[in-house]
Formats: sequence, structure tokens, C-alpha cells
Amino acid sequence: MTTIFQDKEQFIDEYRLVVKAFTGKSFEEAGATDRYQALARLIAGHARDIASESFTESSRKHKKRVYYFSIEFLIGRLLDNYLLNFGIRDLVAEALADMGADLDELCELEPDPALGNGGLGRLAACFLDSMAHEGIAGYGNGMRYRYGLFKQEIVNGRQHEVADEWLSGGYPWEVRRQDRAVRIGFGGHVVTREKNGRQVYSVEGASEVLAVPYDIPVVGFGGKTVNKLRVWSAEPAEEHFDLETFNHGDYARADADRANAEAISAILYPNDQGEHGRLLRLKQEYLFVAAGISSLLRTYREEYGSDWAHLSDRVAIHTNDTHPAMCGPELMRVLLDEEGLEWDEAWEIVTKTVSFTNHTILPEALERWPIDTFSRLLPRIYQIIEEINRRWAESFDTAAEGWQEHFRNTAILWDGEVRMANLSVICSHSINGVAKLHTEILESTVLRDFYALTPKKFNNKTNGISPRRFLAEANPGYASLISSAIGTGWLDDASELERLLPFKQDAAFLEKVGATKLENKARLARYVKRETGLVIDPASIFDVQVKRFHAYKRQLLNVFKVIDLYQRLTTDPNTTIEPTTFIFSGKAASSYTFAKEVIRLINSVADVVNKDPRVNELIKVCFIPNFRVSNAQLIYPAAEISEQISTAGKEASGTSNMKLMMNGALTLGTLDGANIEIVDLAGRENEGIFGLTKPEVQELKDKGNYLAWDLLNDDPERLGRVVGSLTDGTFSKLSGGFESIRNEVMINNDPDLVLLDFHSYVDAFEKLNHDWANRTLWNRRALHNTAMSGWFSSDRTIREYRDEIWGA
Ligand code: BZD
Repeated sequence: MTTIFQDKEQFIDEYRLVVKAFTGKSFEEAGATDRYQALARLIAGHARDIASESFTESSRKHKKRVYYFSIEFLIGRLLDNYLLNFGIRDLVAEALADMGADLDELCELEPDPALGNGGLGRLAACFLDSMAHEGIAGYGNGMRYRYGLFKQEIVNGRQHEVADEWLSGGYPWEVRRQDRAVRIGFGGHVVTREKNGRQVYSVEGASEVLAVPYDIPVVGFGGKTVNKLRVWSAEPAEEHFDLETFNHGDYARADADRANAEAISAILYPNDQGEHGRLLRLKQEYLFVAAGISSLLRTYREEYGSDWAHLSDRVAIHTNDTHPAMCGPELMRVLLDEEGLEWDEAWEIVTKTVSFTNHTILPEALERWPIDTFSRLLPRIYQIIEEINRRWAESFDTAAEGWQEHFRNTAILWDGEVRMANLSVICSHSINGVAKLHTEILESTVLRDFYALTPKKFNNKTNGISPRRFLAEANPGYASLISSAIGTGWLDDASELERLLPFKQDAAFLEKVGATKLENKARLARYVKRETGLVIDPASIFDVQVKRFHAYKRQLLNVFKVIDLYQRLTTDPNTTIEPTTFIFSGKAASSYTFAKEVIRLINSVADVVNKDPRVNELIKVCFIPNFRVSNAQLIYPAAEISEQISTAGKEASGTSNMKLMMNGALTLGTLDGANIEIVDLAGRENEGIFGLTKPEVQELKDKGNYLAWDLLNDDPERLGRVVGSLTDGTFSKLSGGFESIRNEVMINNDPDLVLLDFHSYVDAFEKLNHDWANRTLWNRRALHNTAMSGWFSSDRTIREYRDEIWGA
């Protein structure tokens, strides 16, 4: 552990100086926001000092640099996390207390940058954390959106989207690097010249914007390595302020260039399963790719000159999903057009440098662009893609049987579209899925033709999460209980959590496990009361489903369970249940009508159930608005049941399943994504597993004879009544009925098999729910889950990437 302050006194002296320099006021005169800003600047300054040491050290040792390209990084708040990683959290908290301030209050003032939609963006952030912890010279490359993912407000049960102006108060962690800005061209046309008997390509008539980088330090646990996340902002390449137009009163047109350029980095697209066809999105993708490639090559040149043949020994470029798929073609463009390499030489360098992770198998989420749009916006990149595609076609042995089908499935250009997944695969030396089942599905279905050709390129890297952020920082009570038993080594090596296993026999320890959970539930209950006015009982079971809203994630199945319980509790005196609070949180893409209706249904059910004195001592429904990293850190530690109920085969991995497991929740889930590995590690007896498996879902699809009506007709008492309640007025008081949901289930024949899994789900829930009565047994299973969760540390995942993909 390096320490940046020798003692409290040194910290206080430095802090006072920064407050003064930054605000012009003394610490006593400064308000809370100024105090927060100054504290963050102080820590960021130290972080940057170490970052520059880390960089020099990597240069000296010729360490391979890993560039993680991701269009999203959902980093969350940094202050608390960096104090923890520097090992100075207690020192700073005590010093502030001495000064009459409160660290927790200051931490609360930090904006929570929502530069991502969900799992993919948060995974990228956990990977930065782990790369720094593992001492890898690993850098994030992404976008600096002026507006993050919308803020969600709930009005009459409905989701409303409000702009997230996270930058308006200033962001103390970032530094603008004007000196490293890069010009990026869009449009224009390709011209060919001959130079020394060689064709030389360039683009003329392009319009340019300036990509300006902002660097955010990434502090690794232990404080020894500090890396950087570089995010790009779009600005006009030249100031074209039209004074005459302005003087004529047309203010908007006077500054039109600025507005057009800035639009590129204005918003994060809020659709977590792809957003196709939007020109601005394509501009975003090219901007952060081209700027990132230019920036990493500049660093390389400074260290190794033009020794391009060894690029892949010194640099790894990892592409997080297909949004950075242009890394391959852009690197080709620079090597061919600017550095004068031959195609074959350049291609070998590119394919040895670039690697790719896929995050989805939903066919509608696979990114594709109309050739028209693409070639007009990026003519030279398109030309290079055409050539890659032509050579790919040529590589097939046309005498071999079935080559046409293999080619059709693997071609980059097909049906008037650029297929980004195929581009990513062809440009990469490694292709990985994010959980065992997901990788198997990639190999056997989505990417099977590629797998048949080059099986060795495929590998699995099951996702992971940061134990620092999601256990130590989110759950300090449990973390210190754990450390009191096994020491603090688990923060460095989460596999040490297994040393908790002997404590499963220690009744007093198990009681403390329950007591910390209760405290966390009380903390969440206070938050819920403050945010929504709803009172929830910390003594009830907290059953939690928090994630993006999506049909395949089946929040609908969960609320059907709640409706069914409600109906049985009010009509059948034999129904028994331990008091339970059903907690939901998550956003739906603004254009995703069905998902938004499910949110409205949950809130409408909550409105009825929570007001009904016949049941509201037993069950409560709670929707927590505006799910984001900061409130997630309050929710995971309070959960007892972790709802992971996607239709088998649909969830690539999931990561909230891991966060909840680490915090001692039991998984109520299907055998999907990383749930399978959770069960493998912790044992089926410690979770609540239900539902169709992937092969069973497949068989059903193959047979094609699933009929939602059959299930409904067979079960009028329960399923029939649940579905009926969608349209019979039971839940329509708040803002109307739910015909569209009913139609999705009955007329659209229940595409996500909600009705089919309903009974096994409710049964599995009730079994878990009744198990809770024996608190000692429950706490034992909870502790077992935590003890076995160390494998899900993103440190483990990153070491696998390092050893098996990046060779860093
Ligand atoms: O990625 C998610 C998957 O759905 C999860 O199963 C998986 O655990 C995580 C991490 O691997 N995918 C996303 O979160 N995807 C997006 O957020 C996204 C964003 C923009 C465009 C397309 C997808």
C-alpha cells in the first residue's frame, strides 16, 4: 500500500490549501459543494502524480499497453472508491470529523456519471478497476457524453425521462488535454494518386471536427498503479462564429458549426440492445475509435518510433462489443495511407493486435448499418471494409461443399448492410463470450460458421465484478465483519473469501451476518422513504430485481408472481408467506413501449397492494426510481433474494447476479448466463433454481407447438386470474389498464415463456420464502454464497484476459 498522506495533519494542511486555492475561501467559509470539489481535486492531483509514475514505469519496463475501447464506461462515484483504494478512507474521515465535516455527506455530493446503459458499461468500469489492481498498463477509451443516460422519474406509475446534466457543476476528476486533440473527418470522397509506383489513397472534401480528450485517473486498489480513462468530446475544428449572422439576430445559425460538432458527443444512446441506422451514433463510433487509435499510435511512436511490425508485442486493442468495430479498418487506414505499409503486412499487425468481446445473442441486437449511410459518412473506411470483405470471400475454397452458406453467414457486407459483428470477428485474433453458456451458444449458433473455420480463436471469459466497489465500499458493515474473521487479504485476492467457510458452523458469527443484513435493509428503507415516501419494513424479506427492463429479463414474470400472491392471500386462507418486500429498480429504453408498460404495471400493482390492509403487513411492492451505480450500492447489500429470471439462453451473463451473491443474497434464478456458474460454485441447494433449461427452450421452439392459451385454459384459478387482472380494472386506477401486456402474452403467444415458467418459479420462490423462517440456516446459506463468490471478482476475469488474450 503506497500512502499519499503520512498522517491526518499532512492531509489537513494540503486540504486547506486546495480549498483556498480553488474557492478563495477558508475551509470554514466554504460550503459543502466547494469542500467536495476541493477534496476531489486534491485526491485527483495525487492520483495523477502516481499515474505519471505508472506510465513512466511501464515505458521503462516495455510493458504491453492494453487499450480497452468501449462506447460506455459506467464508472459511478469516485471519491469514496479512491479513498478506499488508496487506503486512506479512515484517515480522511477522521480528519474531516476533526474539521467539523462529514465524509459521507461530501461523497453524496458527487454526481454519478451515467455514461452507460447497464451491464456492458459497468463491466468496462470494473475492468478498469481490476487492470489497475493487477498492475496492467490498461487504459479505457470512450466517449464523454454531455448528457448521460436520462434520469428516470415516476409519474402516476409511468417512467418519465429527464436530461441528466451531470457536468453542470463541473467534474473535478477530469483534465482536459487540448494538446492531445485529434481532427476527425466525415464525408468527402476518396482520391487515388500514384506515388513511387504505388496507389495512395486520401479523402478530400471531408468536414472535420475536433475530438478533445479528457483524462480521468483510475486508481487501483493498493494505490500502486494509477491508469487513465480517456473520454472524447466533439468540438468544432475551427471557430466559425458568423458575426454578421449574429448581428442580424440569428444567434443559432451564427454558431451552427459548434452545435453540429457538439451534437456528436451530446447524448448517450439510451437503448441497451442496439440502436441502428442513426447517423449520429455512427459518428460517435467512428469518433472515439479514430481518436483513440490516433492517440495510442502517438504514444507508441514516442516509445518505439515506426516499428509497426512489433505493434502487437507492445499494444493490445480490445473492442467491447461491436461499437468499436471500426478499430480494425481504422488501424488499417493509418498503416496503409499514412505509414505506407503494404496490405498484407498491415493486416497481420491489425489481426494480431485487435480482440473482441460479444455481449449479446439477441439477433435484433446485432449491430448493422445500411451501406449507403456508412459509405457516405466514412468513404475510405468503407473502401477498406470492402477490400477486407473481398479478401474474405476469396479465402473460401469454392470446391468445398457448402462454402456458399458459410460465406453468406460470415460476410461483412450483405443485403445492403455492414454487419459489425462479422467485421469484429474477422479483424480479431480472439473472440470471447461473457459466460460459459453464452460462449457455447456463440460457438454453436450465432457465430457457428466462424467457429467451424477457426475454433482456436474462440474462448470464454466469464464476467466479474469489483469486490472493492461492490462489497467493501457498498457494504462496509459486512466487509468489516468478514475482515474480522479472515483478515483483509480478500480485498487483494477475493478467492480468500472461501476462508469464511468454517464460520458457517459458528452460530454467533451467523447471527452477526444477519445483523449486518438487517442494518443494510434499514439503510435502504431510509433511502426509499426519503425518495418515494414509501415505508418498507426491514424485518421483511427483501426480494430484489434490479436491472434494465427487458422482455427477456422477465420482470413481468416477477410481477405476475406478486399478483398471484396478492390474489391468493386475499381469497385463500391457507396461503402463508413470510413478510416480503418486492423491490424493483431499473430503466427502460425511452422507445421501448412494452418495457415501459411493465414498469407502469409494477407501480400500479404497488399502488393497490401497498394500500390494501388485508395484505400490506405481509407483502409490499417497491419501485425505486432512477437506478444507477450510486443507489445500486445501497440496494445490493440489502437483498436476501436475488431475482435472475431471464428466459434460458437469453441473458449473456448478467453481473447483478454476482454482486448480489457476493453480498449474501440467494439466487432465485433460471439456468441462464452466469447463474449456471453460480450454481456450480455454490451448489444448487444454496439457491432457488427453476424453469426451463436452454435445451428445453430449444426443443420447444423446434417443435413449434407452444400455445399460451393452453396454459391459461388449464389453469383458470391462478394463471387465468393473473392475466385477467391486467384488463379487468384491478390495477387500472392509477393510470389505466394493461391491454398491451395481455396481448403480448396471449395474442403474441408469450414469446418469453412467462406462462410456461410461472408455476415452477412461484414454487421456487415459496420454497425460499419459507426457508427464511429458519434464520440460522438462511444466514449459513448467505455466508456460503459470499464465501464462494470470490471467483466472480473481475480481478480473476482480467487475469484471464491478460494471460489468454492480451499477453500483457
Ligand atoms: O452485458 C449486457 C448483457 O445483456 C449482460 O448479460 C452482460 O452481463 C453484460 C456484460 O457482459 N449487455 C449490455 O449491457 N448491453 C448494453 O448495455 C448495450 C449498450 C449499447 C448498445 C448495445 C448494448
